[in-house]
Formats: sequence, structure tokens, C-alpha cells
Amino acid sequence: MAGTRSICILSFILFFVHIAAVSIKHLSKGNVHDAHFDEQKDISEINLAAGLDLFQGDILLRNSRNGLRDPNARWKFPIPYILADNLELNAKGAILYAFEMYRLKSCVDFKPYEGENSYIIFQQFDGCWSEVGNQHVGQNLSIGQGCDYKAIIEHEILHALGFYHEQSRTDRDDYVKIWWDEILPGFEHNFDTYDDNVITDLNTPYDYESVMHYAPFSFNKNASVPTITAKIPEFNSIIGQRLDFSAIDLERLNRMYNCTTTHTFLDHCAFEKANICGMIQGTRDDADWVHEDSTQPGQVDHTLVGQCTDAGYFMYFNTSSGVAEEAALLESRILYPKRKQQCLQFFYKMTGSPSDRLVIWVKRDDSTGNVRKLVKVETFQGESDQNWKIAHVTLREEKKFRYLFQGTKGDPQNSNGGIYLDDITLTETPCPTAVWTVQNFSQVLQTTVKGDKILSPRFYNSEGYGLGLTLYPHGRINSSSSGYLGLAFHLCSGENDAILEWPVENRQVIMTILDQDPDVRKRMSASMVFTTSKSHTSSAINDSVIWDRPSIVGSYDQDCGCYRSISWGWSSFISHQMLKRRNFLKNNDLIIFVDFEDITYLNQTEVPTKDTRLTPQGLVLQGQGQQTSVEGSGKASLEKALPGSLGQAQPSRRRRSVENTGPLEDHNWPQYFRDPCDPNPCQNEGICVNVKGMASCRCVSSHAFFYTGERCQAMQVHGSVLGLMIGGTATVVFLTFTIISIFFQKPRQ
Ligand SMILES: *[C@@H]1O[C@H](CO)[C@@H](O)[C@H](O)[C@H]1NC(C)=O
Ligand SMILES: *[C@@H]1O[C@H](CO)[C@@H](O)[C@H](O)[C@H]1NC(C)=O
Ligand SMILES: *[C@@H]1O[C@H](CO)[C@@H](O)[C@H](O)[C@H]1NC(C)=O
Ligand SMILES: *[C@@H]1O[C@H](CO)[C@@H](O)[C@H](O)[C@H]1NC(C)=O
Ligand SMILES: *[C@@H]1O[C@H](CO)[C@@H](O)[C@H](O)[C@H]1NC(C)=O
Ligand SMILES: *[C@@H]1O[C@H](CO)[C@@H](O)[C@H](O)[C@H]1NC(C)=O
Ligand SMILES: *[C@@H]1O[C@H](CO)[C@@H](O)[C@H](O)[C@H]1NC(C)=O
Ligand SMILES: *[C@@H]1O[C@H](CO)[C@@H](O)[C@H](O)[C@H]1NC(C)=O
Ligand SMILES: [Ca+2]
Ligand SMILES: [Ca+2]
Repeated sequence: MAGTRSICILSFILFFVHIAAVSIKHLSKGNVHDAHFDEQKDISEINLAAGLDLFQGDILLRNSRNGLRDPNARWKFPIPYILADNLELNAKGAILYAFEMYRLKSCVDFKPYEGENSYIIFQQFDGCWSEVGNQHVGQNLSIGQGCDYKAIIEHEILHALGFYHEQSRTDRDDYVKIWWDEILPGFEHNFDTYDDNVITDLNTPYDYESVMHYAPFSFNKNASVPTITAKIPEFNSIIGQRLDFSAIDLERLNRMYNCTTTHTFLDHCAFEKANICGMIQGTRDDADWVHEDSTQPGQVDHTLVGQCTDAGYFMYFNTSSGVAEEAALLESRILYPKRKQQCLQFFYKMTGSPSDRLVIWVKRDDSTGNVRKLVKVETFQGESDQNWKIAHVTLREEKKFRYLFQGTKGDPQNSNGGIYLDDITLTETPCPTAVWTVQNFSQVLQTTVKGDKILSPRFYNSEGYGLGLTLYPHGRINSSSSGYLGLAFHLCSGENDAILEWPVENRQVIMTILDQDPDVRKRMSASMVFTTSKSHTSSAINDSVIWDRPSIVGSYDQDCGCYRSISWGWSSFISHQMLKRRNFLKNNDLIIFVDFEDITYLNQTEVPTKDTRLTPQGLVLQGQGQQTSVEGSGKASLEKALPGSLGQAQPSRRRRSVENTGPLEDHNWPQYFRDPCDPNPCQNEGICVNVKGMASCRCVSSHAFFYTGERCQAMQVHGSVLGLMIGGTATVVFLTFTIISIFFQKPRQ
């Protein structure tokens, strides 16, 4: 039975059914007005163009004894890192975003450098490359131009973690054919294999889907002839995927590092098992949720979309009998958060009366250790259509809690359905800023041609900027490739424009096409990131910055009653072949997330030491209750942190940190005479708070864009500023939990 089910789930991967309705807001032809479209190139191509001839394409070789098998090449977590200031702003944001993928899917973690011997310094050199394994020095990892994509960064970090390319496995000739005559002369070494006393496959099968696999056209002489092909031809369109980690990539990573948990994943339930993931029925309510399968006609679950017998369960609350306001409560087990913000994602369907309600609650510790204080979070109203919908609810729990689903009957006389619930995911990551669902997408593909575009409704980000997306189901009119979906971002005029800052620069845009796999850890969503900049200008608007106020530089769109600016995006966001694989079009819905967040604070990630002669010593570390000091005259610089000088710098830093751990008295100034916050002793524009005469530094909440657990990510410490660590005060997290990634694969032109 278990066996049948897993086969069934596998065969489902190629499925999608047609139940959704078209919700196209706007369908117009042509009208290409000087939009900017990027192309994602793959690692080998970028490195070739940069004139690099590295060992195996993107591996910087230190000495060959460091292999996958070598336990000395393993890292201890969290891995200390430095984001060098020669990185582009977008690359910094993309690296932090890739870190979040590791934290969601594995036990790998990262932290700002604090004087350790082993660390990774992310820098912009030519090309994308890394060393393999922990070198026990400050090792460089290059995120050069064109490498600032999540999956490319994940790939390079996997090298640093100790992994080689998939096609360099000892047994690769059983799975792929290398066309030696088609390889650029002198680049044949890129296709070498390793002996199995150097590398180990960790007892996993050859993985065509690995993010560590080369694409077919890597290092080829002739742009239209591949150098590497799969022995099972259907994998030719899959090898070299740059969406995200494959399931086997993660299995290997987790085996190598003995991972048993991840950092930001909390809970997941597809309701496929009778124990309903440890959820419990409320006992003081009027009814129960029913664990149902997809056998009744019209009753189709979300996990398997009714494709499998003896599977496809969901929770159902029938609202067509009884009396109004009767309710049923479904309650999660107790969860223990590590961060301060969570995103609860679930799929629901409400087929009963429009006044039926689905209410999300949380139960908190009532300070006696019992989780029973109820707090209402959000209400979803019945819409009496037949579609599964995705929902996101932001939770801000810092201590143990439960989350609850309450179904309430609105009007049983006018209901002949109920409330369905399936595929719940709870992660400690931010919910996406905006979600756009394009229903009936396979029909959209059939009824549109190259150049057609669909505009999203207007969304707002947390700062109040209006934004929208342009979807090209078959790519742009003059895109060189076909069989790809294009996706681009634009600003929309909105109600806050008069008081907002224009042009809006240094905002990172993350566009994600969601792989609707029920398990967030297995999702291989397609995503692209870029950062708005004043250098993005267009001749169509007199060389103005395209991120200026849309009512000035945009054009009017009647459908949204707003001005839309020029788009920026990718003409080849994801191939149609890829879209039809996995769960991108589950229920025939294409689900797109977009985030638009300020990353200005990443402009300077190598923080120099401030002159703190006039400031008190003994800064209280918020959240850790620990005290330390800032070194007065130290001038930290990248050079100091680099390996050459690291050896000498290290002991003195250590000594200082030991000396200064106790409370410090400032003998020159009476405590009560001075304001410890003037001048502000806090790094990174941290906010100084006078706590009983002592300075206490806190992260500005909007600066804590990417959360690092106990510290503000913005706090990048090295050189002689060991110690000024700002405790867990970061409150706002803005990252989407989806797997975002990129797919772009075609012959080199
Ligand atoms: C999907 O779109 C097609 C063509 O636009 C339409 O004929 C069909 O009725 C739609 N299906 C649903 C379920 O809305
Ligand atoms: C990293 O790059 C810098 C700058 O090129 C170089 O000086 C340094 O030696 C490199 N570090 C290592 C460990 O190779
Ligand atoms: C590249 O390959 C194609 C198809 O085999 C062939 O027609 C073409 O002549 C080749 N080009 C070069 C420059 O060899
Ligand atoms: C994983 O566990 C094995 C067996 O207990 C141990 O030998 C190995 O060192 C561990 N690896 C890591 C990275 O902790
Ligand atoms: C809901 O309840 C009504 C009345 O008891 C019943 O007729 C109907 O079959 C139920 N629907 C489902 C889907 O169980
Ligand atoms: C794309 O098409 C537009 C108009 O159709 C044209 O102005 C533009 O130059 C074309 N761009 C490219 C790269 O061919
Ligand atoms: C573009 O700039 C020129 C010269 O500065 C000016 O005459 C023209 O009106 C401008 N056009 C627009 C649309 O702003
Ligand atoms: C980023 O920092 C550099 C100095 O490191 C500064 O010149 C530049 O103006 C800063 N950019 C922004 C947008 O703050
Ligand atoms: Ca299910
Ligand atoms: Ca009940």
C-alpha cells in the first residue's frame, strides 16, 4: 500500500487538471516600449566569457587532497561569512536569499564573521567560482557579474561545502555521454571524473536533476551542438537545471552533514495520514472537521488533485446542515519557534455559503506554561467558487504556540458545500509581499501567442509602493528563444506616491513562480532577483530613471486606473517544458510571488570601526544581557580580515574580547553626567537606547531584512570590532519562503 502510494505520487508529477477559471485582467498585444530584459547565463558560460579556465569550470583548486571524503574539509555550522563591499548590491541580497534557502532546507547555517579561522568571503571577481570544502582559511567565493542568481549561488556554496559536479562522479559514464569532439579545445578537463577514494556519492543515485550538473551546451565549440547528453533522453531538458536544489542534492547535503532538522521549517501537513500530523479536534465547539479522501465526486484534494486512489486526503467542514454560527476547530500541536515571525501558508476551498468563514487563530502561552491564550489572526470569507486558493498568514510568535483553523457555518440553508483545507506549511520566514494567481493557465498558453502579455493587478509593498507584474506566456515578441515564459516587474502609481521617495532605488525584487509541491523543502520554484538602481534608465522616457514616479514616467492603464512604469525582467524566465513538470501548474493555476524590499542597508556590509573615544565602554547587548566593548582606535578594513594578516590579527582580538567581558567602568566621566548614546556608538546605524546609563544597541527593524537568528544580519563584524554584536532584536523579516530560482537554458548564441 505504501509502495503504491509513492508510485502514485511520482506519476502525479506530470499531471494537472483544468478546473480554474480565467482571471486575465488585461490581454494586450505588442506595445513593447523599451523594457529591459535580462538573460540568465549559466556558470560555464559566464566563466568562459570572463576568460577563466578554472579546474572543472568553477572550482578554484588549492590542493587535490581535499575531497568530498575528507572529514577535514567539513564545516562547522554556522559558517562565518563576509560580504565584501566589491559585490553588487543585488549580489549581496541574492547571497542572503540563498542562505535562507539553506536554512529552510538543510541544517547549514551562516553567521557574520567574528574572527574565526575558517570563513567564506564572498567577493566579486570575474566569474562564479568556489573552492571545494573548508580550507581552514578565509576562502574566496566569487559571485561575479551575472552570477547573482539564487541557484548559481547555491551551486557555488555547495562546492564550498564539499561537493563536486554531478557529472564528475565515478560512475557518470553509465548515465551521460560526453561528446569529447565537441568540447572547446583545452577545456576537456572540465569533464574529468573522480576516483571513488576521493569522492563519495553518499549512496545516492546519479541525479540528472542536480543543481550541480552541467547543462548540455557547457564548453561547446558549436553553439548548437551539446557536449553532454543524458542516456535517458527525457533528461536532456533537465540536466543543468538552475531552479533550486534537487531532492537528491538535499539528501546528500543532509547525509554529509548529519542534518536532522532545518532552521526555519516548522510544520507541514498534507493530511495524507490518519494521524493528521498530530492536529487535534476542538472539543468545546459544535462539530469536527472530517478527514476525507478524494473518492466522492467533486471532492478533490490539493496534494494529489484526486489523481491517486487510496490517497488525496484533506480536512472538510460541511456547512450545509445544522444552524448558522456552528463552528469546528482544528488545532495544531505545540510548536517551538526560533525566530519571531512565521508564515502560515495553506490551500483552502470554500464551496458553501458566501457567509461561511475560515478563521485563523493562535494560542499562546498564558504565562503559566499552558498554551491556551487565544488570539485571532485573520478571517477568510466564503467565495462560493470551486477553486483551491493559496493563503498566507503572518504570525509573530516568539514562544511556544499552536495555530488553529476555525470553520464557521454562515448560512446552512443556502449552502451545499463546505470548507476544504489541505497542504499546510509553516515556516519561520516572511510571507511573500504579493501573490498573483493566473488561473486556467494551460488555456492561457493555448490562446496566446508570442508577444501577448497579461498584466497583474496592482499590489502594494510594506512601504506603500504600488507594483505589478507583466507575464508573457510565450515570451516577448522579439525574444530570441521560444518555448519560454517571460516575466517582468514594474511600478504602479498608487495612493501613497505623493509622500514616497522617487526614484525608488536599492529595492530588491524577487519574482517567484511557485512549484506547488506540498512539501516546501522539496519545492524547486523558479525565481529571479534584481535590485532597482538609478542606472536603470530608458531612452523611451528621455533617459530618465525608470523607477521614477509612474505618473511621470509610466503610461496609463485603464484596467487598474493607474500608471504603469517600464518593465524589468526576464524574457526566458522558465521553459514551458519545465512548467509542465513538477507542480508548477497544479490545478492549472500559475502562482507567482513578488517581493519588493529595501536593501539599502546592505550597501556597506564591511563595517568600519567608528571612532568611539568619547563614547562609553560597556555596551549592553540587547537580548543577550552580555557586555562587551568597542575598540577605540581600531580601523577595521577588508585587508586586515584577509587571510594574509589574519594570523597576526587573531590573537589580539581574542585577548581583547576576553579582557572586556566584564562590566566596565568609565573612570573619566561620572555615569549620571553623560548620555551614553551621544555620539551614537552603534554600528550600522543601529539605534542606541540608554538603558540605566549604559548604551544598548538595537537593530533598526527595517534593517533586519534577512534574519540571522540571534543577530542582525546587517551587522558585519571583522577587523578589530569583535564583539559589538546586537542581540536578537530583529523583528521584521521580509523573505519569502519559497524556493525561488531560475531556469534558463538554451544553446549559447
Ligand atoms: C479556460 O479557458 C478556456 C479558454 O479561454 C475556456 O474555454 C474554459 O472554459 C476555461 N476553463 C475554465 C474552467 O474556466
Ligand atoms: C582571496 O582573494 C584575495 C584578493 O585577490 C587574495 O589576496 C587572497 O589571497 C585570496 N584568499 C585566498 C585564501 O585565496
Ligand atoms: C554547428 O553545427 C551545425 C549542426 O551540426 C552545423 O550545421 C554547423 O555547420 C556547425 N557550425 C560550425 C561553425 O561548425
Ligand atoms: C556524521 O556522523 C558520522 C557518524 O556518527 C561521523 O563519523 C561524522 O563525523 C559526522 N559528520 C559530521 C559532519 O558531523
Ligand atoms: C453535507 O451534509 C449534508 C447534510 O447532512 C449531506 O447531505 C451532504 O452529503 C454532506 N456533504 C458532504 C460532502 O459530505
Ligand atoms: C523588439 O521589437 C521592437 C518593436 O517591435 C523594436 O523596437 C526593438 O528594437 C526590438 N528589439 C530587439 C532587440 O530586436
Ligand atoms: C526630453 O528632453 C528634451 C530636452 O531636454 C525636452 O525638450 C523634451 O521635452 C523631453 N521630453 C520628455 C517627454 O520629457
Ligand atoms: C553606498 O556606499 C558608498 C560608499 O561605500 C557611497 O558612496 C554610496 O553613496 C552609497 N550608496 C547609497 C545608495 O547609499
Ligand atoms: Ca492532502
Ligand atoms: Ca470539535
